[in-house]
Amino acid sequence: MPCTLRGRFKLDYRFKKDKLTTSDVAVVGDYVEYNDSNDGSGLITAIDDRVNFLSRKSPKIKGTGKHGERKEQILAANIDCFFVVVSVDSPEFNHKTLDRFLIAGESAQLHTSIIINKSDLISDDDFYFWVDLYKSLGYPVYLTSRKDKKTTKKILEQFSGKTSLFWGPSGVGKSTLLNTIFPYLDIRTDEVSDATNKGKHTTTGVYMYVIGNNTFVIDTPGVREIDPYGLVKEDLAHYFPDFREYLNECKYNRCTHEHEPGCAIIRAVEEEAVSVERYESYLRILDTIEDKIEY
Ligand SMILES: Nc1nc2c(ncn2[C@@H]2O[C@H](COP(=O)(O)OP(=O)(O)O)[C@@H](O)[C@H]2O)c(=O)[nH]1
Ligand SMILES: [Mg+2]
Ligand SMILES: [Zn+2]
Repeated sequence: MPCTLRGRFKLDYRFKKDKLTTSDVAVVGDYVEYNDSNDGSGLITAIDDRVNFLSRKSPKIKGTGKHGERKEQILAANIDCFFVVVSVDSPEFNHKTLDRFLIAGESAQLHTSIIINKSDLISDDDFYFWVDLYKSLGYPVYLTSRKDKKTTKKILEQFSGKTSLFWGPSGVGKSTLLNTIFPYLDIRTDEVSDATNKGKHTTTGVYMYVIGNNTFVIDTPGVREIDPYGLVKEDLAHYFPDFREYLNECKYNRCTHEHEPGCAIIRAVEEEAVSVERYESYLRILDTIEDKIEY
């Protein structure tokens, strides 16, 4: 039943920073309680506790709120399977971008898989380095394209009885893939690029589709970059599954693995037990985390 929000649920939390928390606003995937208005619609009265949710820092918006203020933007809730979708080319594969989405999944404790789409654009065998790297981290990796019936079928098999969510940079083919798997969905593809939409702060465009019994998929609008919300320096390494087994071996308890003597991560990189690409990615993200909370 289509439902509307009322009262505090309807307030736009983005502009009422001192009054509301994000949990007051219903997002896709929420279980809610509602009253039947007897006109074919309902009124949401409560939002149930979320098992999990995926979020990011909202993009900077000009002319609203405090300068530079970036709140938490919740994309969706109660997700069983999170698929990070990236592409081989157009847009070009960027492992650091992929890592940011993986961290969002890790910090939300989601079951995370990787879809590398547009495999038809692979021009060099060197690309398989990335496929192998991410497989070695333990993530299921699906290298596919809209024409690849075999792999899209394997992805489909993961959906049954679950809520799955596709998220990744814009233009990688998320909507196209869902159309390939479920042609009747007929989702609009090739949406306006994030570049022209710059500065718009919106979660509209997150859609959940009912696929079958208890089976739902969520398509999300493209984003250019994400900054995971609420990250603190000390936690970052825990969101790199390939780092975890070394973390207890660092000499210092609060090692940032950046420069400290006796760092087990740095040693693991030197011994090629941890890939240098992942380590560089870690350093890059570490560098973007503020020491103090900024809001
Ligand atoms: N070469 C190639 N192009 C694709 C593939 N899948 C999608 N595209 C193209 O990529 C563009 C963006 O697709 P879209 O599904 O809108 O991406 P989204 O922003 O991630 O939802 C469209 O022009 C598609 O035709 C693929 O497997 N191979
Ligand atoms: Mg799309
Ligand atoms: Zn260390």
